[in-house]
Amino acid sequence: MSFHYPDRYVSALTRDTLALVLAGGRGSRLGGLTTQRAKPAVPFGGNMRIIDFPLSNCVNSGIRRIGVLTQYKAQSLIRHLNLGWGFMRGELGEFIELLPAQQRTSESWYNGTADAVYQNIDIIRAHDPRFVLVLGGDHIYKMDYGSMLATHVENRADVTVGCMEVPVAEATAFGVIEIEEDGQVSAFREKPAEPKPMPGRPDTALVSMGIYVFNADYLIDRLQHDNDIFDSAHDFGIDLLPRAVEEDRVFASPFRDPRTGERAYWRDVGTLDTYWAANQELIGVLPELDLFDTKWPIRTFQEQGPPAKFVFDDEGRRGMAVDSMVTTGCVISGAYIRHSVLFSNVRAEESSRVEYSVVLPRVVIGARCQVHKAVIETGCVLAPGTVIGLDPEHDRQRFEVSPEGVVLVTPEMLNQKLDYIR
Ligand code: ADQ
Ligand code: ADP
Repeated sequence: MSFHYPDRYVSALTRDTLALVLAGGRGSRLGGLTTQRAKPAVPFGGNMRIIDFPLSNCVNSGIRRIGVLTQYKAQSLIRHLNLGWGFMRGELGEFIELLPAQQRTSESWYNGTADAVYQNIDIIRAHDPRFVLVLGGDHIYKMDYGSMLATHVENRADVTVGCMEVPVAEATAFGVIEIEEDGQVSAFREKPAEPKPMPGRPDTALVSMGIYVFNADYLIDRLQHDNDIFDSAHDFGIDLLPRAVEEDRVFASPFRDPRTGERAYWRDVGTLDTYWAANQELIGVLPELDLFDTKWPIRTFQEQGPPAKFVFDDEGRRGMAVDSMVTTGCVISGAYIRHSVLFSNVRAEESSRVEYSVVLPRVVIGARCQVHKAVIETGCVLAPGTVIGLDPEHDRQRFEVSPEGVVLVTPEMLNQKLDYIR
């Protein structure tokens, strides 16, 4: 079935949508990067945070009523939203609203993703949307949710699940979907040990991106119903979707690049390795994720500061960065930076060398340091002569080393106490 909806109709759908961004999970696989902040607040790509992607997607799609559900270590996230996302026009009915776990329905905090939404049913009702778009707060992608809403309406679905094709071996980390020819979902299994491949494609599985369009009335009924089930994990993937698939109309909406029709860019940056790799990928001349695309801007807040500066040190050594992204306020003095992403206000002192690394804001890299294939957390001060990423055994004693050899360094590991990491 293929309908073509005039744009006007799609915008009516997006305007009648309330987006709820789930931003309360801990993201424990990111280790030291999430000991002080929730995963959606983790900095990404030089001047952004992960949550800027789903939020920008909403705004760019014409969805301007957004709730952000927070729980775990939300301070950094709240600060970021306050500083960077305050531009919605309340008088036009637009908002970004924080919905923290606050024991509004019982004495429990958010007890799983479905419960987080359940506890805000009265708020959903008050906004009276036709659709609720439930989004994870922790993926990097650019997506027009309007086309997913149009698919949802075309299919007369109760629920539509955004989905992607991934190699079967990776599918154990996701909700795995089986579909009929018309796109209706016939099975949904959350993180199965043996994911079922797509028909005729033994190497590929169809997985949920953890984003869902619901008819609002249906969602409210379903959540109330699921809440009555005592042993439920109150999770969309574990409980609600598998049951909805059995009883109601659940459809899949494959996420493809609108220009090419091919598999679109989508990254779960949930581990140190994937986080490092997704940042490194951006450095290429024509990265798959185009942040220069003015038609789909990713909005953010970043601290103000002077332009990045590259200077000779006292002894005439050149300060330089090649094949790198360097953000506002950085000073590279007689240091050599290669294939790295430097967030704002990083200082690199004379004779230090930083390669294949991701350096978060306000890091100081002292003289003669060597940093290779590392992620350096906000605020770290590397003493002169520090060597990171050249000797894994040595690194393991002080730092976190990922399976693929990315070294994470945080202030705590350097015995530097910060009040709190913004
Ligand atoms: P997971 O990636 O395991 O699977 P989950 O840990 O449930 O996702 O978190 C989903 C989102 O909800 C995250 O953005 C997280 O921050 C947030 N979240 C988690 N617990 C929360 C809570 N108590 N309150 C508020 N927010 C919370 C899900 C789906 C899979 C799908 C993958 C895609 O269950 O089916 O394949 O996402 O990555
Ligand atoms: P546009 O067509 O809008 O200029 P592109 O996608 O061509 O955008 O490029 C985006 C950015 O990527 C450019 O502004 C430039 O900084 C960088 N870039 C593109 N091509 C090259 C190249 N061949 N060498 C170096 N940088 C490049």
